[in-house]
Amino acid sequence: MAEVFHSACPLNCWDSCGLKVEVEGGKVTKVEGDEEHPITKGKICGRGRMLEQRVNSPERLRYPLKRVNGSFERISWEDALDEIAAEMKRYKQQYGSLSILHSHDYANAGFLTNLDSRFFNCFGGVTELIGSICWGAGIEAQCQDFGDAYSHAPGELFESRSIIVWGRNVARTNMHLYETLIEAKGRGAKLVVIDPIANATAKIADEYITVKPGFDGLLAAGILKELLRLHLEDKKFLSECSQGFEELRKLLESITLESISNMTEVPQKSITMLAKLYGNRPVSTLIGLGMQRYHNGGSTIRMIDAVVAASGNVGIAGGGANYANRQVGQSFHYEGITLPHRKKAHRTFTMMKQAEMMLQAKDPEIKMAFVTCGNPLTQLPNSSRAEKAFSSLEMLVVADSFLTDTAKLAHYVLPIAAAFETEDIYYSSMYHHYVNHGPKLVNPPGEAKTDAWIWGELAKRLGFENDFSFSREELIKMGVGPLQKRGISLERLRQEKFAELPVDRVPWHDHEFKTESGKFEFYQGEGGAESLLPNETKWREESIATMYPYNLLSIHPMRSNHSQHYHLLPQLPYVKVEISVDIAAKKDIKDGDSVRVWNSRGELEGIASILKQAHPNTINIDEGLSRRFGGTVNVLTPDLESDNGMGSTLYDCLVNLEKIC
Ligand SMILES: Nc1nc2c(c(=O)[nH]1)N[C@H]1C(S)=C(S)[C@@H](COP(=O)(O)OP(=O)(O)OC[C@H]3O[C@@H](n4cnc5c(=O)[nH]c(N)nc54)[C@H](O)[C@@H]3O)O[C@H]1N2
Ligand SMILES: Nc1nc2c(c(=O)[nH]1)N[C@H]1C(S)=C(S)[C@@H](COP(=O)(O)OP(=O)(O)OC[C@H]3O[C@@H](n4cnc5c(=O)[nH]c(N)nc54)[C@H](O)[C@@H]3O)O[C@H]1N2
Ligand code: SF4
Ligand SMILES: [Mo]
Repeated sequence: MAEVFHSACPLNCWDSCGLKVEVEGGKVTKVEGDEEHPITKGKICGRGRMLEQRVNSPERLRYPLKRVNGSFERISWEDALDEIAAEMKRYKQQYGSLSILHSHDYANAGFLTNLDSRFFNCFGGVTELIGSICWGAGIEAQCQDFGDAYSHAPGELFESRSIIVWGRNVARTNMHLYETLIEAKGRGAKLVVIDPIANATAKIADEYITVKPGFDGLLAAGILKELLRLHLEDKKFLSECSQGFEELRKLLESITLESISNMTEVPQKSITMLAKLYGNRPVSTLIGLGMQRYHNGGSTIRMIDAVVAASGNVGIAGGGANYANRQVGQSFHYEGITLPHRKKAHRTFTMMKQAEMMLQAKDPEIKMAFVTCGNPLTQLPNSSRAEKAFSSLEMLVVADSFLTDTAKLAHYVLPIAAAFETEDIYYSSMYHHYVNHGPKLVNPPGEAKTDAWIWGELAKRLGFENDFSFSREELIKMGVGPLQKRGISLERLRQEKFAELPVDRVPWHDHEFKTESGKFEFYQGEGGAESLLPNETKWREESIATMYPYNLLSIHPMRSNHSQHYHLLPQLPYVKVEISVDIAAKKDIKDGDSVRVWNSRGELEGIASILKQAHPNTINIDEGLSRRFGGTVNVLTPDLESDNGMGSTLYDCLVNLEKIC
């Protein structure tokens, strides 16, 4: 007989949903939303529902694999772990532990995925990744301005007079915010969407502003200029709670509103409208991650923060520069789990440049890489370099549930237990401030094991088994430790399914900031207005824009979490090249035509689809597609880092396009 249990979505997503999972005969048979979850309220997206297909997929890896003479053969866990441990020992002795790279992303929101760091730290320290391809520039920007990146609680939106969704694809990537926006609109809030693509959220907006990709920092400068001209700035906040505004004023004076309008391709009257709107508090700004994936990503977010601050919208109910909510992750005892003091050697590569750094590393060279919670071959920019780097290794170990493009290059592939096959607690530092509990409901297929089990087994072979002599339960309890005094314990989570974390619902309400000065620190515009430009633009270099006249975005797919769901979809996925109407007209392209997209980094073929409303000269190819379906858009994207925070420049990418006859 089928039974229904509570659980939590483990996917890397804004929403961190509460789930109800039906289990029958030891198998997951249905995944639905949990109506009792206070934020996600029983609604979930297709990616969540498809977790049922994902765990039961016939393509799941069931046994460890070893590459022998170019093809994979089944190997026992004993042998695989003995051989991997022996190689790790040998590399450590011969070249030092830094000859091993731990490559990872954040593909699973479970707290115990952090045990990977515990393992590598206790091993003595390996070459680690820092920075973030996902949100790095924006996080650093907010740390510079506020001292940290904190958001208002979702319900605070009902206090807002206006809501600005700036570069966030809410309807697709953050569905519960979409629901809240509709409700807030119903209660009288005005909704504005700023995005080069008129996405589904733009359709419900009162005003939609289209902007040249990469020019939002300059647009924010225009809004600030108008705010000052109209005397709508919050003088008290500027004089008492902030510093650096006079320097920023110089930047604003160095460029005219007319030039800003010309470069951003936003009409002056829209800029004035936005300034007036910001002056009519409270205004909530919901900042997305798209527009900080540019060379100028950090300065863009700092300029948006500046608009929010100068207009007096910081620390008030219904306001805020809401980008991420790191209060959530900071609630747990991370260091107790990762044991950073155990590291004896230390070297870092940035996530963005990991391929290049792997290829160039000396003293020691990278001999071996261990990939967990990531699919770098598909997800890293400039993927031909990534392929070169990962195929040049003496030894590559990939732990995953599926044979991804990265796993296909490995010497050993280790099969991993997936959602519902192990107990953990789940949260996201992106949006709401609830932690969810997910119990173990079914056994993993075949011989698949949890990452934690693998770390424990390798630790035994490498002589530090004591550091892994804890049960999952004990480890989760260690993580929840600091919350015990607030009445949040693993026992309570097991019973009550989720808990509200003790965080500020209106961050910075006391106007005491975590910056060095204790004040809000305005972007000072070092480098002048040029610091607000993306890298690949005619305003920096005419010739590149002549060769490659179109902006390529590669946004997150509707039906897949990055590379994780495409192979489970009922229709065969393919490379869909979405183009703005003007490109279609110029090149005489119709829906369904085959096209080729290229730049100096690579090329990709796909099928054209005309975007009804997108900024002129804009193309989008959704990210995450593996080779078997036509390949990743990342053959085209640059691997430069953003101006701060070691973030990405994935969308700072010009291309050319032609119809294939
Ligand atoms: N369906 C789905 N949902 C997801 C994910 C997924 O893979 N699939 N991934 C999750 C993860 S890890 C993340 S990081 C989040 C990301 O969530 P979002 O930030 O919402 O999504 P992105 O796809 O990164 O891009 C967001 C938006 O930025 C816009 N954009 C691009 N360039 C510019 C610009 O220069 N200016 C402005 N104003 N807008 C611009 C794009 O048109 C797009 O609408 O989504 C999470 N949710
Ligand atoms: N062009 C372009 N590229 C992008 C982006 C973009 O917008 N455009 N977005 C970037 C962003 S925001 C992100 S966050 C990254 C995401 O990049 P990744 O995190 O690398 O991508 P995913 O496809 O989500 O997951 C990678 C793999 O992790 C595995 N996995 C899941 N859970 C576990 C686990 O518990 N243990 C182990 N060992 N493996 C697990 C999955 O099976 C999957 O194969 O992509 C980035 N790449
Ligand atoms: S992917 Fe996101 S929206 Fe979908 S079920 Fe999971 S947490 Fe919820
Ligand atoms: Mo992300």
